Amino acid sequence: MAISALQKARAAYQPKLPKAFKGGVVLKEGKATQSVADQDEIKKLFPNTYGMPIVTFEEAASKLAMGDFNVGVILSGGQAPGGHNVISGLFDGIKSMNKNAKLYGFLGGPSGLIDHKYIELTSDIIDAYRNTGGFDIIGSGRTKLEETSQFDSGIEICNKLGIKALVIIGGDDSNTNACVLAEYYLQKKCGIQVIGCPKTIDGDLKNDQIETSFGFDTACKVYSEVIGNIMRDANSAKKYWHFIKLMGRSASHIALECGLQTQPNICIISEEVEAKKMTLASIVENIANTVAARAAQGNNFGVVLIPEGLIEFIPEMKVLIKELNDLLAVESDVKVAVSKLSANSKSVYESLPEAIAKQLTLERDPHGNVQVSLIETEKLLIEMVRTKLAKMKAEGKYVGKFSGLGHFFGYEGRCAAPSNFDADYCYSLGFNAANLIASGKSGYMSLIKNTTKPADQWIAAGVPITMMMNMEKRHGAMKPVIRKALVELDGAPFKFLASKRDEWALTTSYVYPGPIQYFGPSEVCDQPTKTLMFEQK
Ligand code: FBP
Repeated sequence: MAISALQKARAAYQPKLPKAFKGGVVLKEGKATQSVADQDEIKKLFPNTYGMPIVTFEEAASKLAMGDFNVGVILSGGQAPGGHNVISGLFDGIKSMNKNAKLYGFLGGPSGLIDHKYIELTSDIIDAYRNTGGFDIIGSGRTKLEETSQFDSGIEICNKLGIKALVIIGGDDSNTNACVLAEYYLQKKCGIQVIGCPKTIDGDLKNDQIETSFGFDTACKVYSEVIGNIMRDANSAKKYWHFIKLMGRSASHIALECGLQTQPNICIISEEVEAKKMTLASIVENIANTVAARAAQGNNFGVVLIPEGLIEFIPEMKVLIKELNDLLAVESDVKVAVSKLSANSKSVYESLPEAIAKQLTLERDPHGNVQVSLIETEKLLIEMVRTKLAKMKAEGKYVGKFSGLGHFFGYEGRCAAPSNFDADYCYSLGFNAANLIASGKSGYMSLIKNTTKPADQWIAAGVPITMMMNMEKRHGAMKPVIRKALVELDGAPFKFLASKRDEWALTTSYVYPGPIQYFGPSEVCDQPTKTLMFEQK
């Protein structure tokens, strides 16, 4: 297979590990833990995995030993840079403790476990994927592991392959399901451990325990590079307003991070829109006012960052989408469903450009949610801003030219070759998972902490997944879930953006981060995200 020169050079890169894994290691157990909320309910649902201590690995004289058994690994959900390094770290970790142990990869996500589709991950396969982007080594999928029949099917294949531990690499839902699976296997006393790993470019799987989910760093750097390039173009040609939608299903962490990295004229944060109950009209008015103010200075160009999930945070759109979700769940004819909307929602629906209204009724995802990545919010805003500016012009409030261009950056960043940060972080997460397995742990998430420091000061830990859970309403019923982290409006990253945005709106203060660098000075190659730096300061 032909590979690029960079791929060849990166294949030789040896990711860094926390100091604890450089020689011998010992597991230290902390105090019993509690879930972040709803302790009684969570304890009742997870009698075997509730209350376990946080564990950390520390340097010691000898390595841990791993029993004579095999391990299975599953990639779950959307791709995120560094997944291959979690698997190679897991592979190396296992082999360092028991060279006879095999690693099996279940194909196409959790469905591989249920349908018994797998491959053995040999060193030849692993070597071909070290430090590469993508999840193509075994593929991923969005099947939810939630039925006992699925869990039992997992036991069957694990017994057949001699697997005594599963590692599930996924987001908040996948890690919640990993814990449900761990609990079930403990109840059944079938001797299969389950360990989770925090993945998602969206950055919304973080809390007091998880500093960041892997992939966020690389994806934001890829988007910021391209945003910077567009900014240079805008500042050169001085004739376009670029409206850039950025991936991130719900939370606006990606838009915020890219905003901090590039200093655009406008960076919308969905969580703020919701908190301030901003209507679509008021968002459009704010943008139009900035366009007009810049035009008054002779600058008919600019850059607007738009979070992918915005549409669901605008109050009137949220109600409309919820009504459509409920109606389309029982009614396949879109026209009939639309005719049953409440009067308010119908008028919002009818006020939208036809193409956007149509996108709102497209097929739902497996969880019944509208697929926000398919809604062209950037085009919607360009259209509405154009109309608003025409009105302002007629009223003598705007003198200038407006030419809007739309972009969507999402899939471009999900499979990029991991940055040094993600390459090291992911390899460490995988290596750590192997050590949690060797320590007999189940229902834990593999965590690496102290990540704003150099890698040899990183702390390798395991945190009981139940500790991060609370009860939330899902599809009408209360369910135990890991709380999704939205952008905190009183958090340091947002506060910094808010303190700067009036200045960035009118001046042209763009920053051009350039492409991810893998070789060179540490301040160029190894910097974590600005979000992480602000949060851990
Ligand atoms: P995960 O939460 O599974 O990591 O996926 C996140 C994401 O990349 C979102 O940013 C995006 O909205 C969605 O996946 C797109 O889904 P799909 O890959 O099914 O198109």
